[in-house]
Amino acid sequence: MADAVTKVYRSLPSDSLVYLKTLSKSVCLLLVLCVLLGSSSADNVYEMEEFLKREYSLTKPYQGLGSSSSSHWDLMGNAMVTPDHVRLTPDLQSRQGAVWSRIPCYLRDWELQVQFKVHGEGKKNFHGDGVAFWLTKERMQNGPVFGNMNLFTGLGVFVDTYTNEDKNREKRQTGTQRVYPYVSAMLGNGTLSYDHERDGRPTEIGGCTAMVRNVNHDTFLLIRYIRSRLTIMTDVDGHREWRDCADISGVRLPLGFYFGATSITGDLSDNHDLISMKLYELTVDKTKEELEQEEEEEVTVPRVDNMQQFIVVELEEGMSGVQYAVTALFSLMGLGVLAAIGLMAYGRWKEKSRKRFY
Ligand SMILES: [Ca+2]
Repeated sequence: MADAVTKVYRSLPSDSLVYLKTLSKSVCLLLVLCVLLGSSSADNVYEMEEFLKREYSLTKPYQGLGSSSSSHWDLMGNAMVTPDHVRLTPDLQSRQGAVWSRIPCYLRDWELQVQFKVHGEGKKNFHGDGVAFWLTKERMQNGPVFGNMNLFTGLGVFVDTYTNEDKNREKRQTGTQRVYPYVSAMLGNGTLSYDHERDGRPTEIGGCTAMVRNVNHDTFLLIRYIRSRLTIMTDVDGHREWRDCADISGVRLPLGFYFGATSITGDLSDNHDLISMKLYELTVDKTKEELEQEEEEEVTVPRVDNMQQFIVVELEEGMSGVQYAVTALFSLMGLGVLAAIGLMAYGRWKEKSRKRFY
């Protein structure tokens, strides 16, 4: 190759030769620059080390996890630490496990990158229940919502691996069927209940299908909260590429909540492994007005602006058996009363007519 280039050089006039050399140098420089830029932009996606907040992050070898006073994280339930992961639940029935940050988070704009793995012996549709990631007021509570309490206050992002929703009802109401595993988000205010039987659909603010189970490559989830906008992305195909999952603006989260990860198994089970949770602080250029507004409008209860758009209104055909029975009973009673009044009125009218004509 070098010989061929020299030959070409030799057959050219001397100023063309200088030009060619300069050109080849420029191309080399450009290539080096491209490589450098390429790698640094890839790093920006996954490795923003300078913004990593270690106190809110959990990474191998999980030194900040445990009972010592210097720990940043608490372990609870059946969760177990190994050199490679924190196993929230093993592939066994009726287990619950969790990790919770000890330090309340006072960052306004942040990004949480989670690496996790869901795997087990169960065949299709015979595994569960999934894993959840949290930023909540409460911490270290057992419960039915993927191993955390119901009526929680804050953000929950669920990786639900088992369909509980009645398939017939779903088809009737939406005409399609959702593919599981499914990632969804909920914003709890302390009174909103997660409906396990419906996979949380009545309170869901966004979500997407994510085939995370029993795959050979790494699986990631990204939760970004910036300027009150919540974005969820997944990387579960092994392409090292984020894919949009949910994007909700006007999400108001109070400060001082705790990050956590929980999981639960019931009749069906899976290994739910947490490999890492990396929390990055995002620096956002905000105007003076924006900063003042943030200070003034301190959020105390989580809410979504215009929450009404996320509340699922049940259609008539979506009524439960009990609702049907009660509605039918009251309708019959109402009809009976109406009929009785009607008969009485008719009787009186007839009596009056009789009096009038005879
Ligand atoms: Ca479910």
